Formats: sequence, C-alpha cells, structure tokens
Amino acid sequence: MPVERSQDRVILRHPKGATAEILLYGATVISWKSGSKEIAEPLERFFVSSKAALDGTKPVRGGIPVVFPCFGAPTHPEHVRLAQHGFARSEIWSFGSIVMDNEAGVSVRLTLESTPSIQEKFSKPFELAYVVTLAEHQISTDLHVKNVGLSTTGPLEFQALLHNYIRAPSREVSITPLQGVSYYDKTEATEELKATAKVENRLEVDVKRTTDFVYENAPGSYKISWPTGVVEIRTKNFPNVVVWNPQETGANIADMEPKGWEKYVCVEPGYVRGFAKLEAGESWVGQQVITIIQ
Ligand code: TA6
Repeated sequence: MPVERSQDRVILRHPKGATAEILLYGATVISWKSGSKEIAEPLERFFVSSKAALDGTKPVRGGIPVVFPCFGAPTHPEHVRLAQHGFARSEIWSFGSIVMDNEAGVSVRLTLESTPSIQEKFSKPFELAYVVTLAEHQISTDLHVKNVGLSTTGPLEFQALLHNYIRAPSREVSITPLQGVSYYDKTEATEELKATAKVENRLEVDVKRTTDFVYENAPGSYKISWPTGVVEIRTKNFPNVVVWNPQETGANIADMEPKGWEKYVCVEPGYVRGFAKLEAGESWVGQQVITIIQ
C-alpha cells in the first residue's frame, strides 16, 4: 500500500523505495528515507531526537514541526495567549485525502480547523491544510492557510515556518547562498542587539558555534553541503530562512539526546519577519521542496 494509515500516523511509500512517516500530532513529518542517485539504499534524512516525545505530550524534537501562527514567543497582540511557535505543531490534525499515488509522487493532505480549545487562545477563524508529497529523491511540504472568517472578524495575521531538522554532521555543514543577506541574531544578549540587522559576509554559512539567525530577504533556494552529502531546499512564499543549531547549549534542551546537536542542522523556510495578512476568504500557500542532490 503506498499510503498506510494507522490511528496516529500516515506512512507514504514510493514505488522506488523512499518512505515518509507523518504523525497526525502536529502533522509532523518524523521520518523521510530516501536513497540518492549514487546509493540506492534509503537513508534517514531527518533528525529526530531519541528523547523526543512521539505520543502527543509535547512538540516533536525533530523532523519537520509546523510553526503557525507565531514564530518564537508571540509578538502580535492577537497571539498573546499562544505558546512559543504557536499551536499547529501540538494539535491533532485530520487525515484529509490521498492527493496523488503514482511514480511521480505519493501525496496526502492533512487538515486542521479551529476547535474550542484553540479558540480560547486564538480567536481568528482559519483553516490549515498540509500536503506532503514523496518522490524518489524528494519530499515536498505545502502549507495552505485560509481565512474562513467574515469581513466582520477582520484579517488573519500570522507567521508560518517549516522547522526542518536536516540530518547532517553539524560541524561539517555549509549553507549557501546567504552572502550579502541581512539577518537578525537571536543569540545576542539584549533585545536591542537581537533587533539590530547584520549582513552575512560569509560565502558559506556554518554552524560550528551556536547559531540562531533569521535571514530577512532570503533567496528562497538553499544548498546544505557536507563531505558526503548535498541537500537542496527550494521554497515559494517564504521570504525568510532561519538557520539554527545550538551546539553545546543543546545540552540544556530537555528532549535533546546526548550530543544530538552534532547530527543535524535546522534550515527553516518561513514567513517570520512581520506578519502575512489574509482578508476574509483569502488563502496563502507556503511551499518547500527538499531534494537529495548527493
Ligand atoms: O527556529 C529556531 C528556534 O526558534 C530557536 O530559537 C530554538 O529555540 C528552536 O527554534 C527550538 O524551539 P523549540 O520551541 O522547539 O524548543
């Protein structure tokens, strides 16, 4: 079966051997196995901490958590009751449909609508859909956001981000092309410094030291390279990208496995500087395509 469903997850199987596993909790992709053009054997491409909770008790430490409607601590007056990174990553989504099932791709659609408990924290009417498509050497994830309110309920203002934990040796990775792009450094000590734009001067960005950078007008396509691998992320409608690796400070993260930070780099396309705005009836789609190049 190319699409296998159980109570808490969906498994996609591509006829050429790739697989992907999505928890309904948070619509979190928790595994993507794919070979490359050189190696047929499917390898795990995402990092998930061995200490991550997969039972819906807290957001998953790894894979692709979906960040919506706020990135980091809430800053918008309508988001003040929300937790860090919003609620999409910690709600149970519904299985919608199989979108495609052939050699070009195996694809499913999950949905999240507001519930009374979400409304207590976030009153704006919305509908989310998340389409995950698996191809031979590629996974695509598209987040659809719709304002299903009336003009009287006002615009839906949100941030969104796909928090990819790319499995790679963090001390050896480089991310390109970010040279010349302005960014905000969340590791700075004061709010004033965190809010001060800097310009990336490196041809190849690394994460050998604690890194938590929010790039502003980012190019939209990124290459993540290390001595034995290259992964490409192409995006649409995500004007920002976050590069995060805590290095040794990762030891302070409760659900991080020992030295887990050595095994991944987060490269996270998002709309996180300012807010996307949808009037009643309008929709927005943010897309990413992650491809194994080598
Ligand atoms: O996207 C980077 C970031 O916002 C970092 O600041 C870091 O805290 C990380 O996400 C993880 O956040 P979490 O809430 O999952 O612990």
